[in-house]
Amino acid sequence: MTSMNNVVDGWFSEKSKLWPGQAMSLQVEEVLFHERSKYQDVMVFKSKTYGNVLVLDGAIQCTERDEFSYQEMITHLPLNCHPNPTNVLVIGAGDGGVIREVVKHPRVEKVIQCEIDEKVIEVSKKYLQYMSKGYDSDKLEQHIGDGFAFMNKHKKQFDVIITDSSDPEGPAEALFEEPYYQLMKEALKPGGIICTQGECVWLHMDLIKKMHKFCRRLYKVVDYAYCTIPTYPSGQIGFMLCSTSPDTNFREPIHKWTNEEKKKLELRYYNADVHRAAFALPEFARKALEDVEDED
Ligand code: SPD
Repeated sequence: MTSMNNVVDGWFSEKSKLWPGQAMSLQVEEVLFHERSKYQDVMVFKSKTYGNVLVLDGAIQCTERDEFSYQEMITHLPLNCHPNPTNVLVIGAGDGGVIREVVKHPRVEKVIQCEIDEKVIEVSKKYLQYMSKGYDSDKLEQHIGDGFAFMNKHKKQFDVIITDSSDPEGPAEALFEEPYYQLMKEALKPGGIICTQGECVWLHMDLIKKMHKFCRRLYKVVDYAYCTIPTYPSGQIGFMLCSTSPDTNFREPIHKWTNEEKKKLELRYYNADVHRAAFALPEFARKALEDVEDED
């Protein structure tokens, strides 16, 4: 596929069989980059009202205007529920936004990023400069390669693992399946926590239920949260959170920041109230996950 086919009459439309019959459209000012990498179709365009936009295989990954909601939540929900998250592994996150958030966390001493597609990193450094500013941090060690292979070689090493992936189609498909969650569990230190891109309750409830079920078999505590974000399908996206410790309560952050600290950390979406509220699911989604629990 080529994302250029999705630009018609000056508008990019995000069409996919993962969200049939609907499409988010953004007005394009200029296509800044378009190339097929070894793994996927990579496009960056300057939009009329959402800043620069990164698109992989036709799906919007981030826009400069609203990216902070997803990047802050997928990072600080898990980091603030681990008593001392000093060593963090991030799988994916080529645009750098999650790295920016992880390195700013005062408890984090070291973060390893494992991203398969070097082209996404290169393009993000050029066209998404605020997002990718964490790439300059001394806390960061980068590996270009496959997350499965990396975790196979690194057992019991991480306090928190964050998987910032694209959708379950193409290169990221296996990241939504049980063997990957087993591998993450083995890469965690005792008491470790994971947080993964968990798609959308309006569109992918069957997938979320399936994941919730196998996560509950593997981990001691499993929970699901979400954030709002205008440019993702249906305007929101969720996170699967799992802990190997029975004492974890994802719904109440252990680390909380004052307004002054939040300002210093440049947080624009995340705060302790939003953290708690993120787990309050609409009734249809809450019930669907409760039914999965009853099946066990
Ligand atoms: N439907 C798109 C989901 C993309 C999630 N990952 C985005 C990467 C942002 N760092």
